Amino acid sequence: MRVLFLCYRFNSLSQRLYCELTERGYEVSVELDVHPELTREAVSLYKPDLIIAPFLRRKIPKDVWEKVPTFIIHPGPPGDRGPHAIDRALLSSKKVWGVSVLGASEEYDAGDVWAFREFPMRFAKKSSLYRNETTEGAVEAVLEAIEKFKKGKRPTPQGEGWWNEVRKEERYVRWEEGTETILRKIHASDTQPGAVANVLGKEYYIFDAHKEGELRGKPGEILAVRDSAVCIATPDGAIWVGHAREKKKESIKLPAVEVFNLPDSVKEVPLKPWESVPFPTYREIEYEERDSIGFITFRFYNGAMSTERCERLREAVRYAKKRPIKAIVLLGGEDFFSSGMNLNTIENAESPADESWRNINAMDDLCEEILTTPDKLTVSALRANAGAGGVFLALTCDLVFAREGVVLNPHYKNIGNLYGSEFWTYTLPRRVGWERARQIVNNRLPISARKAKELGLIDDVFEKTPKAFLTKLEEKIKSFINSPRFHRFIEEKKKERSSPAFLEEIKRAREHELERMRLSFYGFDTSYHIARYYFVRRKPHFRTPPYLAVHRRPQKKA
Ligand code: COA
Ligand code: THG
Repeated sequence: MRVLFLCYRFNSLSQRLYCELTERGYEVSVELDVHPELTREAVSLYKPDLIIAPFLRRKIPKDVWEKVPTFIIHPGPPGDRGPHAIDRALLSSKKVWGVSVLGASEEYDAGDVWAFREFPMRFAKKSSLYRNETTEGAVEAVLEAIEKFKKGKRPTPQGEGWWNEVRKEERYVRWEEGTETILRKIHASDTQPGAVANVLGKEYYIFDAHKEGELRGKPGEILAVRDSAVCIATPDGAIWVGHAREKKKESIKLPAVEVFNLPDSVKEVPLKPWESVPFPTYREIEYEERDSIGFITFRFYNGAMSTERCERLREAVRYAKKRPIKAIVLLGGEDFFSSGMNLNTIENAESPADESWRNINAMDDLCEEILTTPDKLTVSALRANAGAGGVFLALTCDLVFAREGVVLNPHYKNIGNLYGSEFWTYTLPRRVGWERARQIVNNRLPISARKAKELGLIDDVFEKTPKAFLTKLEEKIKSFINSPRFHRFIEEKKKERSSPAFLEEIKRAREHELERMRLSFYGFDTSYHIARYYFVRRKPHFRTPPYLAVHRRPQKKA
C-alpha cells in the first residue's frame, strides 16, 4: 500500500508515524505543504492509496481528498475543531483529552471519525503532551484506521463540534495572577505561539515555565537567575522562565537571560545537580544515587545543548565519576534525550562560526569525559527522542537503551551537510562496522529505536511508558552490576580505557571530525550557516527535499 504524508513540517509526530508505517512494510512518501498545486502534483506523481496529514495547517484541496481517501490527525477528541486543540484543553483544565483520525472535509476537522484515542490530561507543556500522550494515541489510532480502511469499513460521522481557537488575550500573562494561572497560560502556548508577558517594561513571548517554592517578591519582580532561566515573582510564589523570544519578526527563541534586559543587581542562585532542596524549584540537571547507580537527568529545552549546558553536564559527569558507585546513567529529559548542539544560541552569537566551534568542542569535551570513565559502567537511557549529536552523545556510553516509541535521527546532514563529531567515527563503526556506519549517517531519515536495535546501533529497546522503562532499566542495571560478570567487565574496561592505544584512537577521531567541522564553520561552503538561518527561524520549506519525496526523485531508466 502506498501512503502519501502531507505535512507542514516533518515534525516529531510525522517522523514517528513514518517509522511505524515503513517498518510495517507500507510504502511512504512525504510532501511538505508548499503550495496546493504542488500537493496536486505530488498526488498525481505518487498515486497513493491513502493520504495522511499528521501535522498540517492548511486546507487540503477538495479535488485531492475526493480522489484519494485522506486521514487528518487532529490532536483533540472527536468534536473538537481548529488549530488550538491542546492549548484549549489546558486552558479549560480538561481532565481527559484525546487525538482523532478524521476524514478530510471542506470544513476544518469536521470530517468523519476513523478512529480516536483518549488519555488522562497532565498539567504539562503543550509540546510535552503532544510529544508523549498525543503521539502514542495517534499511532494506535492511525493503525486502527488503516485496518478499517483496508477491510473496506466506513468511518462514523462526527456530528456537532466546537471550535477551539484561543484568543490572544487568553495567552496574556499578568504577574498579579496566581502562579497556577500563569503556568497554565505558558504551558498552553509552549512551542507556538508563546505566552506574552511584560518583563521589566517590555513585552516578550515567554516559554518553558517552572514553579519556584521558596523565593518571594512583588509580582513581576525579577528575583534571581539560574541555569540561564529567570525567576519572576507572582502574588502567591514565583516561577522560573527558561526561554523567551523578542516580540518582533524574525526573532528566535533563546535562554531567558539572553533575552531580557536584566539589571546587574540580579543574582545568580546556583544549585548544583547533587544538592537537594525540600521545595519545588528549577534546575536543568539533577543527580541522584540509588543502589550504587548514579542517575543524571538533563532537561534541556528542545534537547538543545549549548556550550554552557555541555559544560554544566560535564561537571555533573565528573562529579559522578568520583562517587563510590558502579554505574552512571544518562537519562536526558522526559521530552527529549538530546538534539545535539544548540543552533539557536549559535545563531544569536556575535560570531556564529566561533560559537559553533565552542559548542562542538564543549560537546566533545563532554563525550570525552564519558568515554574516559575507567572504572564504572556508563549507560544511556533514551526515554525520548534523540537527533544528530544527541544520538552520538548516547553512543559514548557502554550500553544504550531506549524506550519503545523513541525516534532517532542518527545523522547530521540535514543541517547544511555537517560531517558531525561527538566521536561518531570511533563509536559507530565499533558497534556496526564501517559499511553500515556510512549507510546510517548518509541516510537522512528517522529510524525507530526498534530498528536501531536491529541495526546494532543501540543495545536494547523495552517498555512503552516512561515509568515502566525506568523500572526495567534499573532492574537490568542492578542485575548486571551485581553479577559475577561485572567484575571482569570493569577490569577489562579499566585496562582498555587507560591504554595509550585507546587514548590515541579517540584523540585522532576527534581531530579528524573537528577538521571537517571547521570547514563547515569557517570554510568556503556556507550551507551550514544558511541551513541554520532557516532552521532557527522556523521558516516554511520552499520545496520537499528528495530524501523525503520519493515521488520527486529522478526516475532511474529501465
Ligand atoms: N538546536 C536548537 N533547537 C532545536 C534543535 C537544536 N539542535 N533541535 C531541535 N530544536 C527545536 C526546534 O527548533 C523546535 O523548536 P520549537 O518547537 O520551539 O519551534 C523543536 O526543537 C522541535 O521541533 P519539531 O520536531 O518540529 O516539533 P515537535 O513536533 O516536537 O513539536 C509541536 C512541535 C507539535 C508541539 C507544535 O508544532 C504544535 O503546536 N503542534 C500542536 C498543534 C497541531 O498539531 N496543530 C495542527 C492543526 S490540527
Ligand atoms: N480538511 C481539509 N484540510 C485540512 C483539514 C480538514 N487540513 C489540515 C486541517 N484539517 C488541520 N486542522 C486545522 C484546523 C484549523 C486551522 C488549521 C488546521 C486554522 N488555520 C488558520 C487559518 O486557516 O486561518 C491559521 C491558524 C494558524 O496557522 O495558527 O484555523 O479537516 N480539507
